[in-house]
Amino acid sequence: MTSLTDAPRIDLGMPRIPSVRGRLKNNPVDGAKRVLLAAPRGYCAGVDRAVIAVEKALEHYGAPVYVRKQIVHNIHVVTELEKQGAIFVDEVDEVPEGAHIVFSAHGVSPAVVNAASDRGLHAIDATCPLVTKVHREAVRFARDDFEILLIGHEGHEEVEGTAGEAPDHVTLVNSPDDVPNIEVRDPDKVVWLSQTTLSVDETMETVRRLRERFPKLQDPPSDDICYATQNRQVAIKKVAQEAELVIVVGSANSSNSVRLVEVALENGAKAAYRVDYSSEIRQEWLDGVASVGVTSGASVPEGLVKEVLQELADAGYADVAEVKTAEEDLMFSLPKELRKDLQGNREERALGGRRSAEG
Ligand code: 2E7
Ligand code: F3S
Repeated sequence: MTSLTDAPRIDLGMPRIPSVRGRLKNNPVDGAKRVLLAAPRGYCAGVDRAVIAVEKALEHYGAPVYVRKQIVHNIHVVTELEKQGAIFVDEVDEVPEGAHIVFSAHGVSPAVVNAASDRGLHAIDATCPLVTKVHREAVRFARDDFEILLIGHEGHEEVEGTAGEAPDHVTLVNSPDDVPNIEVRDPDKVVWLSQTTLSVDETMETVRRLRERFPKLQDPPSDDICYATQNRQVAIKKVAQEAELVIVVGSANSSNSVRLVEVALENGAKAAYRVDYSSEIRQEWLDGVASVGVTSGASVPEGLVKEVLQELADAGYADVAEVKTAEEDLMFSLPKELRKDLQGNREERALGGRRSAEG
């Protein structure tokens, strides 16, 4: 295994977003100051696709384009898209009839799809294809009359969308502590599915306890916790073994970002904090700290991470080693409604040639 100190040094480049320079002091600490930068971090294929979908919709149809819920759970992304003419709404009944509406990357229930259609809206479905896969699993197991134990967080949009595929067959399991209270009709016909952005370790614990209660519990046909969630957790685990402090860039409502803070704390970091922007880093977090781990959630633009690295460099943490635990090259094609409308445009044909997990 490569030691973290042998990891390649990376060029920070110029931050895309101006940081508050000189705010943090370069106080002395025991040992050399350094940053361990987790990789993979930041945008996943589903976020990349969803954000490009809104941008392309704005270009092609013109502003405003409506988006149901936050396209991804990142305040900076949402603010930037608003500046370009996107209008974020909670429900389809807030959208003028006949307008274009983008469904967020977290997915929607069939009831939402129907409501949009009844209103005569032109819907562009930016649901991540890996969430659509879980929806299909829910439909299939419900058709076979299984009771689906959906591990996920109540109120999260992804969970509402997946549960909405088979409301009469789904029971939500929020955490391992929920397990003793779960009731099922037939313990011989139960399957578990999950939200895509959970802690892998906690989910495995929930499943272990569920199986203790329901020995015939079936597993999903393939991993529901997606590749990006898993890869970011593996990387931050390695960083947390050597970092005294971990900073996770991501918004408060970003499930996968919040999980990264928890995973860091459970795997050796003495402290871990989430920030939306570098200006939220507090001087006292750095007191006596030589090694700082940095990562970002799947909805976080890299410019925000660069801004954090720049402020840390000002505070003496200019030595940055990347800790890479996986390569990612997955890309999804744009939502089919957009591909159809953009047909003939040379650039879109290129995007349509991306490796795709959906039809
Ligand atoms: C869609 C899905 O937007 P996020 O912060 O969402 P979470 O689910 O982590 O709150 O991250 C990207 C993303 C992750 N999962 C988008 Cl289903
Ligand atoms: Fe999709 Fe996973 Fe990203 S479900 S949106 S690839 S975090």
